[in-house]
Amino acid sequence: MKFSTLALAAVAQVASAHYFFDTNIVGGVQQPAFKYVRQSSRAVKYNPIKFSSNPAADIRDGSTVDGPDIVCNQGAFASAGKTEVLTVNAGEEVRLKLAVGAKFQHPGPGLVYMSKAPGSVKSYDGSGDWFKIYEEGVCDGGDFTSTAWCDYDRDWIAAKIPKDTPNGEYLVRMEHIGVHRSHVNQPEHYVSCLQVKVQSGGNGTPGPMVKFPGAYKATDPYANFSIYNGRKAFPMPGPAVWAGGANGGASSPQATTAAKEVATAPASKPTTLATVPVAAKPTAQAGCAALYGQCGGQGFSGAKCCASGACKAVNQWYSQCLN
Ligand SMILES: [Cu+2]
Repeated sequence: MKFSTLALAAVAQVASAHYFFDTNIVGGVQQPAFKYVRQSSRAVKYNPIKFSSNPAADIRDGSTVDGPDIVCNQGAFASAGKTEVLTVNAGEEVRLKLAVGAKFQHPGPGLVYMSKAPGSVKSYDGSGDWFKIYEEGVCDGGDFTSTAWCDYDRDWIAAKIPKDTPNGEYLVRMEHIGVHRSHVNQPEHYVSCLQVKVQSGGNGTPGPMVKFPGAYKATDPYANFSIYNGRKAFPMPGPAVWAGGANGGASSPQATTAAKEVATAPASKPTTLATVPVAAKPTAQAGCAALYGQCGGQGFSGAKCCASGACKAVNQWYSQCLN
C-alpha cells in the first residue's frame, strides 16, 4: 500500500492525540520498552478503552471499561510471564513514559493504582483489590479544555510508592483519561501496568479498595463531565488516594476530591473564564462534534461536522475535530 503525504501526516497526528505507555524510568534512565511494563496485544496499541454503553462503532479494538481490558489493557496478562519485575523501595518514585514520542494531548486526569499479587506478580491477573496512590487533575488557570490539566502535553505519569506499603510484589497501574468527550459519556482510558517488587516497606493497610472492572461506571460524574462552557470542579474517578497508615477506609472519596479541586482551581476567577474561548461555543449546536470529538471515519454514523475546530482524518476509522 502506498502512503500519501496526507496519510503520513495522519499517522503523526495519531502519535500525538492517542498514546500508550511502553517504558518506565528509573533514576532518570529510560528502561527498554516493555521490559517491566506489560505489553498489550491490541491491534492498534494507542487506542483507548471506552464504556460499552457507547455505540459499537465507537469502541476501539473491542476494549471496554466494563471488561477485563480496563485492568492493564487488552491482552496484557499474556505478556506478564515475560515481563520482568522492577525492585523498588517504598517511598521511591515509579514513572511511566509514553511510547513513540507521544504526549498527553487530551485534557484529563492522571491516576496511579496498586494491587498486591497473592504470589509472583508474573502470574497475577489483577483481579484482586486495587488502591489508588496518586491522582492529578486540574493544575492551573490555563485553558480548561487543554493546558489547565496537570499532565497535558507531558509524556509521563509518576507516583511515589507510599512508605507504608507492605513488602511484596504488585502491579502498578498507570492511567490517563481523556475527558474531552465525557459530556457524551465517552471518556477515553489509556492504561498500562508495571510489575514491581516493593522492599523496605511498612505495615500500612492500603485502601479504600476497588476492583477493575467495577471501579468506574458509565453513570459516574467524571464520565458525564463537560470541559466545555466554563470551568468547574472535576469529580475525580475512582476511590480516594490512600493516605498511608491504617486509614484504608476513608469515606466519601468523591466529595473529598471535589473539595480539593475547588480549593486548587481558580474556579471563580473571571479572567479565567474570559481566556477560554472554546467554552463559549455551544458544543451541541447543530449536532456537530465538539473539539476532539469524532466527526467521521469508516463505520461512523454521527454528524460529520465540528462545532469547534476542523474535521481531520486521523486514520480510516477515525476523523477528529482538531484546531
Ligand atoms: Cu482520543
